[in-house]
Order: sequence, then structure tokens, then C-alpha cells
Amino acid sequence: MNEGKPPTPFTPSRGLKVVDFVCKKMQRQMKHDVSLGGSWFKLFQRYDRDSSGQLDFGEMEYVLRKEVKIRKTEVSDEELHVLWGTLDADGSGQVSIKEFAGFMRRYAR
Ligand SMILES: [Ca+2]
Repeated sequence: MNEGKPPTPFTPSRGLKVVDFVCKKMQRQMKHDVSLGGSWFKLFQRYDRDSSGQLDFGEMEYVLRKEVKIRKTEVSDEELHVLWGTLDADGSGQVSIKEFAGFMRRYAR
């Protein structure tokens, strides 16, 4: 029935695994970096490298690869885009502190 259709690149469960994996990594960073004081707001400010008050995809990618040290074998570039789609809840192309906090409240355990 599905002949000729491209395969679905991401199943919801794979997407969730990526989100869960990245959340755990960020939580670990929170615990180990005392200068953050357990504050998601401070973490967001750290990620917001140009202090615009918004994260863009490049900032998120930089931080996750260089600081949180997520390898491409763990989370591919494509999967980062899936993650970004979850973070950028309103699809504006930027992630606000509100969206970031909402993401953490929802997924960080
Ligand atoms: Ca947004």
C-alpha cells in the first residue's frame, strides 16, 4: 500500500528518545556546573551566545556539540532539527526563554 512513499524519517518514539537523551545531558551539565546554580534561566543565558534573548538553531547546535558534547553518532544533524522543532514550539525560528523553560518542564525528569 505504501509503495513509492518515502520512508518516514523519524518515528515519534525516536524523536522522544532524542529529546530525552539531550535533556538528560543538559541536566547533567546543570548538576556539574555550579556557576549555573541549578537555574534553567542561567543555562539559557549561557546558550544565548549573542545575548539576544532568543536562541537560534546555530547557537543550540554549537552548545550541544561543543559544550554538552553530544556526538553525531549519538544525535545526528537531522535529529537535532527534530529536537529544534520541539524546542521552537511556535515555529518562529527562535527559541525564547519561555519556550526553553516549557521544554524543560515538559521533558526534564
Ligand atoms: Ca519560537
